[in-house]
Amino acid sequence: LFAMRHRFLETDTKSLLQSICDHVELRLGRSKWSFNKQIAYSATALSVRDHMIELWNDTNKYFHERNPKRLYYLSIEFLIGRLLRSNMLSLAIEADYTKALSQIGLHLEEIAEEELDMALGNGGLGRLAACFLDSMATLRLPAWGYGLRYQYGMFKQRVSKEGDQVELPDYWLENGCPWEIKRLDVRYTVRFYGHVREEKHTRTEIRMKKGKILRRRGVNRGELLPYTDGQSFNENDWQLLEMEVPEEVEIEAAPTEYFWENTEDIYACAFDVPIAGYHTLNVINLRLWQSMPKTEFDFNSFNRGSYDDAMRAKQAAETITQVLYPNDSFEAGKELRLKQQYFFVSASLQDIMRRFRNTGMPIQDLPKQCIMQCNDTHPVLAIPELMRILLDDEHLTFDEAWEITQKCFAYTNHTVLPEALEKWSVDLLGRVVPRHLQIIYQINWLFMESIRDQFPDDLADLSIIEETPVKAIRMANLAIVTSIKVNGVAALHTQLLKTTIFRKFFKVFPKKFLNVTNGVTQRRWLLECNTPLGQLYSSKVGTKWATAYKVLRQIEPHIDDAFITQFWDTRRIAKERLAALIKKETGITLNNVDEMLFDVQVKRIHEYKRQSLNILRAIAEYLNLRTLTPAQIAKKCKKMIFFAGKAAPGYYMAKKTIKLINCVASVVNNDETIGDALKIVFLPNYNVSSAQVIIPAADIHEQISTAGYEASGTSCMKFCMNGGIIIGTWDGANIEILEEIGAEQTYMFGLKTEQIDEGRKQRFANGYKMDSRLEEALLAIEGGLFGPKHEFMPFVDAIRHSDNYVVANDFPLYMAAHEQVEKDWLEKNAHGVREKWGRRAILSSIRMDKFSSDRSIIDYSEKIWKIKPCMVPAPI
Ligand code: 26Y
Repeated sequence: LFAMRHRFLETDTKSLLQSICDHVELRLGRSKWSFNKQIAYSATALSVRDHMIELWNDTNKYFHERNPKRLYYLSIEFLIGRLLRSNMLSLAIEADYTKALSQIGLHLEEIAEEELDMALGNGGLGRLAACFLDSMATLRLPAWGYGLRYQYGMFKQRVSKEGDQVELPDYWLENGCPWEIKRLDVRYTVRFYGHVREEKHTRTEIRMKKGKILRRRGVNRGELLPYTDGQSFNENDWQLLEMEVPEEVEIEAAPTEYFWENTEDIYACAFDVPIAGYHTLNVINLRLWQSMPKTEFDFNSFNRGSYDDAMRAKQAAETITQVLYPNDSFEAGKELRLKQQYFFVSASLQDIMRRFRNTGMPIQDLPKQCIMQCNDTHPVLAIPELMRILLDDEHLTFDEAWEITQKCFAYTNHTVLPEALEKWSVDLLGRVVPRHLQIIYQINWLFMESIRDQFPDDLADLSIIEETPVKAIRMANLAIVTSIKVNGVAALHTQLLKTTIFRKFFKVFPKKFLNVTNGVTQRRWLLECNTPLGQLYSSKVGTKWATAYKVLRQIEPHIDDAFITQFWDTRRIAKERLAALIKKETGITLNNVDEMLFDVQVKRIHEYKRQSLNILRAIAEYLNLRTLTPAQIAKKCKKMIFFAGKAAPGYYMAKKTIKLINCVASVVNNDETIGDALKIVFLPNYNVSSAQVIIPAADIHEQISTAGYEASGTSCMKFCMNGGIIIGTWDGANIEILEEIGAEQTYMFGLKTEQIDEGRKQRFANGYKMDSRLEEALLAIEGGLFGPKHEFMPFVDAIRHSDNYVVANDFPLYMAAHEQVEKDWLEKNAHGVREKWGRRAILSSIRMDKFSSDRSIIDYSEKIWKIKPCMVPAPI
């Protein structure tokens, strides 16, 4: 680091100021005497980027020279968030810039607020990819990220006066993105539609073949007479002999060639985002593809004067990467989405193959030089695409191509929800990428043949092709058949893959399946987002924990009264920061945040995640408060129940849930009879940057999905790292968190995965009695307490009549857990300090080393990718 700063960075205040002002004037075309905060942000970011570019080039050059095996992380989503502060922290230049900016009267924190989130993802899966890049760079792995440059990222969420979600486009490129580098030199053609022409290359040959012939006894060679069934002959004269006979055969002179023709072509253009490792010279690359028209426009139409026609092709091409699909966990089978996926893998593979060919290695060595990790099935068309390249461009035989392809891919599954498993109808896929459909059929044929004898009863389930209701390609099956490894993202989830949805595949390929529990980067999710707590930790055990989380375990002996008091001081800062954000965005005032329990649930809105359970509990608590006297209320635990999250625009029930939360909030927050005892907040537009404010402020975080449904969850890890205490079900990573931090640090409740089916049965059996508090909460909604009854009937009916996610069963257990939470929150020591709670919060935080994405990435590297660090050396 020392060498790095002195070789590359002019970090004295004067040079930094000069650099910022140069960017204001020369790059952004403004006067250095009058520029606004937004320009200040852009100029600062460009100045920081200057520090990264040389390192980034050196890293690429070094990887090129050393030619190690490389990892390509293919993900159709990267939920990066902001980069200014994280890049400064990585390069160890935050203090220098803070100082430089302050000399011209600017505060880094304010400037940083100008950055629009790079929200090229929906939620967990996309954010995981972003954490992984951070760890790959920090661990100095020879890794690349590939993704799409959507012009519109995850939609902006507003809440209407009536409490409904309103979606607005997220044009994040409004002010340009200072981090990306447009690569005019990296551009590929991507083809769609058209048809496949086969060219058979055959010639006829006379071949000798074993056959039966009838020969007249005593006749030597030559006189061969055909034998006709039933022909009468004297057995003594004739004999049936087996011998070689000549036959005319058509043989392949060369493999059949396939030509994909009459395609519609567009360009993929590269935009590179350098990803700096933390305190290292390694800066890796995230390459995002954007679609562009191949011919600017149709000149014939233009000359005829039909400008609309002339522009149509251009617009169609640009549409492909225009917008991120805002569905998480619901597959709609849309043509444009399929085109996005193929566009993405075609461009990425052309780039990867070009890099490979540059090494001069023989094609058979491809698996020695590269491994591609598929983040869910979204990039799985890369499999038939690689086959197509090996067959049609490299002219390998099918067996040779298949041999190579099977060693180049690994697949991560992120969900067991059947509605999220991708399937493409044969009809659609055959139209958009006809050659790939052929290849998939051939792969499936080979696979079916290979298992026909051993697993005759399972063929229909194992097949890559689904026959009914419409013929469709099952992308997960294709991924599993091809991949070297298949992983789930938490221990329970991997277990469920093996025993439920992929049970039959596990029988066929027992060694393919493994677990790699998710992780999050402590650099963004502690060091960056919770500076006061990070500093408190560093004051005890130094700063090594930023790259070696385990070091935080050394804090345990330091947890005394003084330390706990300091912990609460950091928490007050975080809670006040969140209170200010809430005030700004919703107008709700929170008083005395020290005393108020911040109870937080933030994530995508989904029935299985059960925001429903939480809001019903909130209603029950409110109804209870209304029965108390002011004196009784004064003694209660003060709390804020906080929600944030987006609903997929087409997800009716999720949107109803948001509306219910908002309507309950407006009744509760305006009820003066309960004073400050309960506040309910829905903060609009949850994203990475608001998460960085919310997470450090949570006293309790809700991880309450129906057991068996949340593959892992990653926000649970971020909250615990920041000293939030988990209230959770026996699901996903919650279970492993408990194992690491100790049960005393958690509030776990509810049915376990294996009890869910039985619970559902009991729930609708005769004589089942719903918890009376739940019944009252439902009655309150039906009675119109929170607005017109009809608005919420679908929500209430789902709980009353189907309750697919067993809300009723878990409700009393959940209430009991919260009663314990309240009791514990009210407990203080003789000095008025929440000592026990503080200790548990700190223990939660310092025992989270397993959930650093550094650990996840080391696991992937060792168990799947078989790659090693490639550390860019310090310049001499
Ligand atoms: C098919 C398409 C509509 C689709 C798009 C996005 C399907 C799924 C998704 C996103 C899934 C996702 O984010 N899954 C989450 O992945 C996290 C990282 O592994 C897990 O922690 C989390 O439990 C899981 O829901």
